[in-house]
Amino acid sequence: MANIAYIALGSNLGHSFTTIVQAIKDLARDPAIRVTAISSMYATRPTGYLDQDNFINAVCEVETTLSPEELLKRMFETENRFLRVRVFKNGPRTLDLDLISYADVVSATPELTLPHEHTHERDFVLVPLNEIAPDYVMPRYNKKVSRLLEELPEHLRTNIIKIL
Ligand code: PH2
Ligand code: MG
Ligand code: MG
Repeated sequence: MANIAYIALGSNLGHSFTTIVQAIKDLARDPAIRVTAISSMYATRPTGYLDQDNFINAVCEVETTLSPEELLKRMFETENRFLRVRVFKNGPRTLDLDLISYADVVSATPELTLPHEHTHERDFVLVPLNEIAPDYVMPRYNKKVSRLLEELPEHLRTNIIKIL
């Protein structure tokens, strides 16, 4: 059976824009993954560790027969294929793929938390996600994406710019 999942992509090292486009293509090449929607690309200010370059962020929707764990493993493969460089936790990286949510799965294991634990506090995830799935009810929060974005507190709103 196929399930819908949302994947957030981010990069702020190297040719970020190209990397993100190629990463989506790389996922789509897998016969078990169908990419069904892609958000715009956004230039975003770094959050968390601030002293680094701006990111390019986007979100894609996939339909997959893989389990959440299999999909995550598949995402790591894509990260590695792009020679993922991660200078330190939350620091600059060539490519970061985060599994935001998978069907209505709620889980918290050391390997995988679903939905992704930071979803409700990241405009660089919620803005692109709201573009492609505003009415999707995020598991655990039991709220539509559009509502999570509305409820994002002012101090977590950064200046995110749609670039394409
Ligand atoms: N990813 C992080 C930490 N901070 N900031 C932006 N703007 N975009 C990201 O993708 C991002 C971040 C950890 O993965
Ligand atoms: Mg991340
Ligand atoms: Mg990650």
